[in-house]
Amino acid sequence: MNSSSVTVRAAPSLALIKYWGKANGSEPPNRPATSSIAVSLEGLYSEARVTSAENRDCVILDGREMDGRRYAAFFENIRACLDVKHFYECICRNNFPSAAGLASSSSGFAALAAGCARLSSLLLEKPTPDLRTLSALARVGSASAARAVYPGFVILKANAEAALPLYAPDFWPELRVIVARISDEAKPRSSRDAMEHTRATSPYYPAWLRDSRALFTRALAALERRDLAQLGPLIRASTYRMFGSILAADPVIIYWKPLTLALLEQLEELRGQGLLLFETMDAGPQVKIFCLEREARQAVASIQKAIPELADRLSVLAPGGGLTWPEQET
Ligand code: 2P0
Repeated sequence: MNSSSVTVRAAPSLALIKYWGKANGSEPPNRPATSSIAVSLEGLYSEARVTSAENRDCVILDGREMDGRRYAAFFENIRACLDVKHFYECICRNNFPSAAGLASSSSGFAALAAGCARLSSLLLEKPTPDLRTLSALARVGSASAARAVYPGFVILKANAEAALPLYAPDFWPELRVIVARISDEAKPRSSRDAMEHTRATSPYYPAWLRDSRALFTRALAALERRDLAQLGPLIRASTYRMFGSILAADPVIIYWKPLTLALLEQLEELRGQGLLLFETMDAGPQVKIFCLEREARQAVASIQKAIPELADRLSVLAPGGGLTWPEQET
């Protein structure tokens, strides 16, 4: 590998039990207020190609330079932890829409943290930091990114510095996620802003925090048993209770589109026919549906028939993900 450039990919981390809110409000160091459980998804990825720079940090995502203020604390923390002085130039791309509610900040910051840390390690002729350290570095950029450095099933506990790997992807090889791309538009308000707005103005936020602790414990037990019939309702509860707290914020933030609701209605109908389909949503209009492999094809066909606008906007993904280093794989 050429030590002056590092390329790394990371897959998005989709939460079954949601992180929403920060332990210390809007202040650094960006630790979550709730414990989350997530799965990293095979097939979607963010890629970062990182080189060192002389004068300033720079992130170019899908050809556009990003606002440096969003990245300043992240890069400062990396330099302090690795004891380096140089800056980073990062050319990034996603093979899926950015900032549209497909967890691109989880995969993006995981790839950035791994790429920057590996580059600096190569320049210092030191080993690359371990995954726990990369997870802590990624968390400063985006708390969900702490989870995305690991493949498979991952937890990030409330107030934690780093995520913990729970099970490898082959722990539950039959699990699938149908991703419905309702819209490719960037969301109107970032998760970071929206969760702080929720904390500051929603009377339901304290209840969300309390309840999410119970959901986390119950979901861990259902996941251990690979019991989708038990786990699925907990995934839905975490989603709708998170949105309940957002809908009670003042002023309200609405991420859903008419097509989001059309799909939710259709899922209710398919559940009535006996299919095990359990939706989750993040800060955006997209819908992700947990199901088993044996029912995924039928579910996709039924959704395509009922909602033709979604016909070519559905993908079926499996657990996987984590960090990959494409230059080393060739
Ligand atoms: C999650 N989300 O657990 C939750 C569910 C969205 C809804 O993590 O402020 O981009 O950068 O730490 O990680 C999205 O929030 O927020 C997110 P920051 P992040 O996946």
